[in-house]
Amino acid sequence: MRTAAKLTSVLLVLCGGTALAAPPAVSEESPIKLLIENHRFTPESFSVPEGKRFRIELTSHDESVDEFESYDMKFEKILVPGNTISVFAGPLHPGTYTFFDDYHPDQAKGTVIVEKNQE
Ligand SMILES: [Cu+2]
Repeated sequence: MRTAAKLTSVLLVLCGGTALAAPPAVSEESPIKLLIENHRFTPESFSVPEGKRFRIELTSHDESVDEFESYDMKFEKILVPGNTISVFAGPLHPGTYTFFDDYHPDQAKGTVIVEKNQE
């Protein structure tokens, strides 16, 4: 009983904190995780729902610097070997959006499929 009451108050505090910040981003808490190795992305493609902001978390297993970039989704960030970076994208309309490693653009490229919401 006591524990339940405590949990409830903790949850209320957490929710209150979120409400005070910027509007909660749908997938910021559970990012899409990508890996780059030998200048290739894994996975090279993933799907997100339309109209939602999301976060991509990219970890480098490369041995040289990469630059994670997308014209379509408007991000650009340097990634050094062994590190992990996050970028935000969306909300987006349904369609296919591309991203790449600007230092190895011929090999390292991928797509985000933005899926239409079910009515
Ligand atoms: Cu690279």
